[in-house]
Amino acid sequence: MEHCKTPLTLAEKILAAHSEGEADGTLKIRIDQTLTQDATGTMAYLEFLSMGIPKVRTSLSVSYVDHNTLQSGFENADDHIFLETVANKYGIVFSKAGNGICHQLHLENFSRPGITLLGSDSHTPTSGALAAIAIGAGGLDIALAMAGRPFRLPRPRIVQVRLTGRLRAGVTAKDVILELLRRLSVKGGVNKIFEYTGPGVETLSVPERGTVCNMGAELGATTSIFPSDSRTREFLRMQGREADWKALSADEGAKYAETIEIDLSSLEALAACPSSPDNVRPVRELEAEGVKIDQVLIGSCTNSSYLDMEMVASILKGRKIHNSVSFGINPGSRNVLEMTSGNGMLFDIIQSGARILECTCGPCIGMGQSPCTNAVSVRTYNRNFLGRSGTVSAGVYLVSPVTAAMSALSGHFTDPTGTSENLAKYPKPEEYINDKSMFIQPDYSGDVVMGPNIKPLPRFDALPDTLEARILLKTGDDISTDHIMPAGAKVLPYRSNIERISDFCFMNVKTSFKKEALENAAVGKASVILAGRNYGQGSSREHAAIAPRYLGVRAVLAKSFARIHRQNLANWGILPLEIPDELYESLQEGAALKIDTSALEKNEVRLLTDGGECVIRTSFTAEEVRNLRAGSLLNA
Ligand code: MIC
Ligand code: SF4
Repeated sequence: MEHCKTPLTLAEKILAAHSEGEADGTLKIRIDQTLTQDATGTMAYLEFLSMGIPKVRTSLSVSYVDHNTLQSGFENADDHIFLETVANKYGIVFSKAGNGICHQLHLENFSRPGITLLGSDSHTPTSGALAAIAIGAGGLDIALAMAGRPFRLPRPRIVQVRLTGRLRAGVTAKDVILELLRRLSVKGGVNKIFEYTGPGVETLSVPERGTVCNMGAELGATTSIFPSDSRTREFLRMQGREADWKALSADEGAKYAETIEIDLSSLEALAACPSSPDNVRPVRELEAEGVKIDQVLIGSCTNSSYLDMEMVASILKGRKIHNSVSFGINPGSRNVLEMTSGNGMLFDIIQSGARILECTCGPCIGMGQSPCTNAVSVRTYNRNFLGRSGTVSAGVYLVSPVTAAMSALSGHFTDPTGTSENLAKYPKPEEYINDKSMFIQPDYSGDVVMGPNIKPLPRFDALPDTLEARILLKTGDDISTDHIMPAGAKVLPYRSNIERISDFCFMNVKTSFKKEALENAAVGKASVILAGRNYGQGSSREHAAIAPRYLGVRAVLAKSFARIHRQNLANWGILPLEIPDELYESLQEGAALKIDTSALEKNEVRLLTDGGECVIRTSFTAEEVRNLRAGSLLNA
């Protein structure tokens, strides 16, 4: 009987509709769509090819080129050809370089209410703005989803974020998610889904919801989701896909594990200060301190929609960027750029003194525009981890497009809260431009073309019962994958070449990491990393697991792990072992230890150190144990 049904949250509804079972607290969900990007895609497709599947088994898979677009040698261009030829042969839509950033494009073109999307990029949850369950994962998990296998996910806790009120002038969706980061920290969302509800939801458009969902990744969240309502319908109509719309929201009386209240009208403009997205302060305070700015960058998958460009152009119109500021802008898609060129917005932006960059990730991942030594760089992006900009000494601040544009004009932090500035000076388009010509539809033909920098996947040995090991590195909390395996213009060309990219492992943390790892390996010792909480936060890049594994790392002992990275470690045969605080305190860099894995099947690992012996309880699923034993998921 209808009235006896338990009321469900929106996330529960979509997960239930895609459920293929549950075991040991792990959900198995059917995946409708996948996305990859070029920096993680080459590995994902090498892994997919090794499975011998004739064509993808999802209803849609899209391969985007948006990260490695600075072609200062043949490597990145060769990767693009590899991706294009794989896509054509195996039934994947290919998005050419210049078409735009994967998350912005997926929102514009493919995501829709009620679907599941898995992407080899941690900001895949952007599509939660259209009431989809969109999750980031490592390339191997995407390859398995393309092969038709369900995705395994630790059962998430569903958190309600209840929005009331309306944002004040000059305060934006970016400030909403910065407020959540301020309250909850970069660890606050691990294994949680953030579901937005309440009367404040309808005050936010889909691109604004996209900004919020995008940076939910910085909370460590599994994903974030908004209901599908009249604003959703309006966005899909503007994109020429109203037929994709359906109403979708939580049932009345649905129960949440937790509720967070945000009164939108109480928020002010915020900035995440160096070097963590949760180091949040009011822009007001930075203005009072008179912090001067060297660089301002607007764009990235967080803030590069037409709406973002409109706010920025409205502020810049008829004015000039401050002389001491280098100002760059990378719109999220070619269609957004084209629209800005049609109605004078681009003209106003150029006239203000902007440097117009490609519609790609660009400086967000250190692909150009690295700031000067000790720079203050103000960006509308989502991550400001040490060295990510390409300049280790630079301090990167994450702000809204409104704060960024106003500060670019003044040359110092400028608080836009309550501004009387008109942020919508251009006529509203009836519809968005929706040119799909840079998406190439596959015709299932041709051969895969592999350039000389694309190397075969490394082979890894099985896990012995006993590992003689040495702690190669002891780190603190919140080590990101940018610390483990940096990106940037010098490193990214080697994403398809594990041997070469392993040279850069931990390069900004411990320069002798590779040398010492190889020394350990030469005397038959495995290397171990000892870490604090939230190890591996940030990106989904598998290279942060594969490269250390290649160098002989067999275990990470950490107080806790970020979700995606923990899975990548387990997939690639590195033991992610959660240890108590006292053990962390007692162990030091350089110490020898023995790891006894003979009882792994019983979820027990014994550690023998100078200080004695201890047993670590693990929570691996039967499948993870099998993969770890075999040396990697691919071996298994
Ligand atoms: C990022 O924002 O850190 C990236 C670059 O998009 C990564 C993926 C990668 O490292 O290729 C992510 O978010 O997963
Ligand atoms: Fe690209 Fe930056 Fe978005 Fe990552 S966070 S997908 S690098 S724009």
